[in-house]
Order: sequence, then C-alpha cells, then structure tokens
Amino acid sequence: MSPPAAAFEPAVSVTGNGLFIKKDLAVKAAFNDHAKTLAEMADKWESFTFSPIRESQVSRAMTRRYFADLDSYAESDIVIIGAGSCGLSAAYMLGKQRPDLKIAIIEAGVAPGGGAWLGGQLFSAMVMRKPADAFLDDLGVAYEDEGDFVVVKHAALFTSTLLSRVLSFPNIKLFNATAVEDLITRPAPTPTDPHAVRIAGVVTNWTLVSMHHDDQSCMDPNTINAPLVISTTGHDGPFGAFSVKRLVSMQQIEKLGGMRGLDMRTAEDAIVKGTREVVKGLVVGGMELSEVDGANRMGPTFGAMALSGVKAAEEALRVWGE
Ligand code: 48N
Repeated sequence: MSPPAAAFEPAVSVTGNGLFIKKDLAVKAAFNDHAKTLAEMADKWESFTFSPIRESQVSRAMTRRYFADLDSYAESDIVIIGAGSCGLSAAYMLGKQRPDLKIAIIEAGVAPGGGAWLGGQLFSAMVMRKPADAFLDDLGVAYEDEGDFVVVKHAALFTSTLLSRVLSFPNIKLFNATAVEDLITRPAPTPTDPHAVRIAGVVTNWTLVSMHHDDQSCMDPNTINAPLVISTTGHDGPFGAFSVKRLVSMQQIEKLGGMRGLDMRTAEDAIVKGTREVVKGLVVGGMELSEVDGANRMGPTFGAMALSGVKAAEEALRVWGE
C-alpha cells in the first residue's frame, strides 16, 4: 500500500512499521537555512517556516510515551490521589526526598491544582499563616510578609510553581483527566476486625467514563498496584472525599465525621496534626481529612494544605519503610 498523498513529497526513511515515507528535501533545506533563535526570527517572518512533520509522527510521539508510562507505573511505589495543593505538596516533598520511588499522581481534572488557583471567592491573592511560609521559602515562591501570615500575590503563582517543580521530578508521573473510582484491597485481618483490609493500589478510569457509568454499559477500569496510597481528594467536587467515602462503604471505617463550620483557628492545626494513615496503606491529608475527623473548614487560607502535604509525605515514608 503506497503512503497517502502528503502535503509534500517526502524523502525516503523507514517508519516504525516498515512503511517507507520520504521527507521533503526542499522543505527540510528551507528549514535548515532558517532562523534558530528568536533574535534571528525578528523581521524575517515572510520567509519563516517550521520544520517538516507528518501527523502520524505527532500521534506516535504522544501515544508511545503515554502507554510506556502506563506500563511502567502499573506497579508504583506510591500513588497520590488528587493533585490539589495538599497532594502536590506531598508529591513535592516525596520527589525531593525519594528520587528512587516511582510516584503516580492521579488527577480527575484535566487541570491539576484543585482549589488552589484562587485565594478565595475568586480573589487572586493567597494567604498562608506562618509557619507555612517555610514551605514557600523551600519552593522559592515570593510573598509579602504581614506578620502572622504571608500573602502570595496570586494563588496561581504558588500552584504553577509547585506543579512545575513536581512535574520536573523524573520519578513522578501525573495522570490527569483520570479518576480513581475504587481502591485495590488485600485481606489484613486484625484481632478486633477479621474483615480488615490494607490498601494495595487504585482502580482508575478516564474521568469522563467514570462520570457516565450510570448511562453507559459497563466500561471496565484500569488498575495501578502500589503498597501505599496518599488520598487528598478534597471536600467537594464530583469526586470529593472519594477514598474516605469508599472506606465507609467497604465498612473499613464506621462513618464520616463530616466537615464542620468554618473556624480558621482550629481547622488548620487539626488538619495538619491529623494527617495520618487512616487504614493500612492509606494516608489521608488535606480537606478530605476534615470529612473523616469532622474537623472544621478553614476557608481561604492554604497553609494547612501545604503542611498537611509535608506531613502526608513523612507518614508515607514511615509506613513505606515499615
Ligand atoms: O484542592 P482540593 O479540592 O483538595 P486539597 O485538600 O488539596 O485542598 C483543599 C483546599 O483547596 C481547600 O478546600 C481550601 C483550603 N478551602 C477550605 C474550605 O474551608 O473551603 O484538590 C483535590 C483534587 C482535585 O483536583 C480533584 O479533581 C481531585 O483531587 N480528585 C480526584 N482525582 C482523582 N480521583 C478521584 N477520585 C478524585 N477526587 C478528587
């Protein structure tokens, strides 16, 4: 079968499936003589051209990498559910401390970051109470010091900096637009609970599929095995507090305490100090924890999210090392 007519007559080269595709020598020569730096491009747009490409090259560049990642992270060391401020803070700490661990972050949204793109009620500045400024210093995010608290001029500056640092770690892979729709369990009976389990990974699906199980025939999920899961799925949203609600429906915890009213002074301490392994193999942090413990919400202040992530990473490494 001869290759489809292309926009340019390609020169000869062998593709992955042995198909002979020729590259356009004229286009390639034009590109080779072209600007290589932004300065060289200035005022020469008339003769500007991109290097030649074939659509299949783009498709293969994306799919080869994605499916290689799926294959590699099918066995992960730690899975983090939820790429909000808490989950990303935990990932940042783990990425720095344990470059040897394979860490998969599963985020239901196309855009990671959760509720941390704005400070509160669509206002852009982000408040963090001290000592959470230590996390900002470690991350390298500038802020204005107001005494007992600091202010990052735009929440997106914090979240984008944190996200870029997390994504720069070679041992961390973000699978966004992907929902955790169940937990992998293994029997772990105790003297008091013969039905106790330990968490051994996550069950995932494309988020759009997870949201349509009620109106489509069965669309089976995928899985990721991991000896430890950190769940930071927040307190709201279509999948909010996912893991702790699942623990109740699996009868691993009796009931949820339910997030209580807003009280900044008690909420933030409770969330940071309460971040822990809720059942074997599952560490819960951030606002998801407020649903377990019945902690107050703190509203538009984010220091507890960052430091809960720091503690979740510490708890994870403690459990992982056991
Ligand atoms: O930002 P969130 O919702 O959660 P946290 O705990 O990281 O930060 C909470 C914080 O933004 C607040 O709520 C502030 C402090 N306000 C407090 C208050 O009193 O109102 O991020 C959770 C992330 C989101 O990006 C979700 O899309 C994602 O988790 N997620 C999931 N991802 C994959 N699978 C799931 N099942 C799932 N559930 C949620």
